[in-house]
Amino acid sequence: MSNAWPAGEDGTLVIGDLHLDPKGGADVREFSAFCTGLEAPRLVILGDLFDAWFGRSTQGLPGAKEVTSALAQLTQRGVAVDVIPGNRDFLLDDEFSRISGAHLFPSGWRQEFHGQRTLILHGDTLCTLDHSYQRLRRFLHSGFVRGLSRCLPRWVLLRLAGRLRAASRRAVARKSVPSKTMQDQAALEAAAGDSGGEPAQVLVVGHAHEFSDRNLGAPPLRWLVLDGWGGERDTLRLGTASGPTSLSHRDLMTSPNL
Ligand SMILES: [Mn+2]
Repeated sequence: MSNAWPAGEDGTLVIGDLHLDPKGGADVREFSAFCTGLEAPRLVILGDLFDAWFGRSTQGLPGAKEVTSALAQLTQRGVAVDVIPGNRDFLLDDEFSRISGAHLFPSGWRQEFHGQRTLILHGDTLCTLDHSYQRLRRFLHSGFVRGLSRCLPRWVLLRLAGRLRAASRRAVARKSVPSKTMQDQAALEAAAGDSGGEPAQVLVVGHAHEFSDRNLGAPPLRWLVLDGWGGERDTLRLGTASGPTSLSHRDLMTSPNL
């Protein structure tokens, strides 16, 4: 991983956990409207933009087309779009990038705002006590699964997606809460990064769908977790005089100068 912290642009917005249905629907239409009205130099999407993504076969679905074209319109009018794949859309690939104009950051996104080194991750890698999930994650991220997603027909993939979702709902219901939550120690280690580099001072994630804003360790790491899309604090603005500021995307849609 590079040790460089590029300078961020004031007003960069962060959203995540939209869980949009690639088949389309009201949420997809709202996301398109959000993109149309968006005024920001850069939009960072921290993962789970889609509720499920299986590569090219998903790209052909109407909702997926609507989302990628909304992103393409953003990038064409000069709003940079950066996407960190989540646990539901980890197969987002070069084809998605080419169509949408978005850049993918599979191992996390980093920029410095007003002297604050800011790291953004999806958050699933911080659930380090959830051993069965981390095993499943290593398998799903393998070249074997990526290869399968390219050759299986869409109906098989959609059925698989349904099975995976049902299995994950059952697993969540069985597990005790602490074992599936993001761990403080994992957040501190992620912020510290690889040896030699300067550590992050601000860490932003999603995945838990529940806002929190805490300080960890010393010197303190500010650790922000965003609400899922539609929550009161589902959006973060970076590069303001007072530091990262949370708001709701709906408020931003009704008053773009908020
Ligand atoms: Mn997630």
